[in-house]
Amino acid sequence: IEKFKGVTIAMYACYDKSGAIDPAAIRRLVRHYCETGVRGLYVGGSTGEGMLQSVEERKQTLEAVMQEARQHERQLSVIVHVGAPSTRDSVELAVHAESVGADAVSAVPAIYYRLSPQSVERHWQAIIDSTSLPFIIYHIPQTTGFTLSKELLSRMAAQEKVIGVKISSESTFELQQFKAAGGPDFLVFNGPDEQYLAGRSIGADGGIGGTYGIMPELFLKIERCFNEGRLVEAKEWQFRVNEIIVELLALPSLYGGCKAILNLRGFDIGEPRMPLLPIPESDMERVARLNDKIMSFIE
Ligand code: HMN
Repeated sequence: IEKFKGVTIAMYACYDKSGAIDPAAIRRLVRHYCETGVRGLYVGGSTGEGMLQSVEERKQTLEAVMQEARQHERQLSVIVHVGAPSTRDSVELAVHAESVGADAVSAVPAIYYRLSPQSVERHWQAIIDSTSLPFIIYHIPQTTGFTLSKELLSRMAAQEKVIGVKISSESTFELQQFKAAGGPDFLVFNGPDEQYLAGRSIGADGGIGGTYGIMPELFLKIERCFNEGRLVEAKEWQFRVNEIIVELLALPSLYGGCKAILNLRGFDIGEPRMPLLPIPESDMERVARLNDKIMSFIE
């Protein structure tokens, strides 16, 4: 499980001008991330727009990620989000993830229907049983509407294959309680990027986040300072990160903003897919200033 600790970038979806998956753009971005020194990539999650793509597109995306990631000396750990409205699609994606050499799979509860804990448990179990890969629960109640109890978490965590939980609710208390329930060998990933340091301080083993991809260097700085016990400095970096996040959240869409920044840097990954909004021309000057600010923090 060591290979999953630390900073894991939630990968952005990459589209060409027509809005189709763009494997070349994916590979360009993954190549860049390989050079930053982060621990891994989380593919097809909220940031990756997995829920807005067909099963085929999700497979195509992962294949491009794996082709690039496996060419580099520094091996990124690739976690694949296979959550979908139906168990059938999730299982198909999990089997595919294993066949192309991914390191772990992860899933939210099945979305749209109001599901009982039994139903979510069986959904996750079907995914877990379909591969020999480690499984990471994705807990994001604000979008799925599903409240994960400590009881269900403990039951899941008792299985060897269930190695951790990514927790995107905003409660660091819940994060700590999940860590306590899972035990020392159970990984907890911080979800809200604006609380990276708070999450690490209270028990998270690392984080998976959607804003890491435009400023991995800053999250690596928080991580390094935290590991070396330099907490005042770690806090200063988190404050800088949060200045950026506040401005991103003021844009028409967060991922639209992140992608616009990467486009400014020449990555050419397109806009988010509707219903997520693109950044209008009138906001582009703001985005450019934000990019300058990030660069000045990274220097
Ligand atoms: C993913 O699944 O792609 C991300 O890791 C999700 C991640 O936890 C993000 N949460 C949501 O989108 C709800 C955060 O990175 C979030 O974007 C950030 O903290 C800004 O609020």
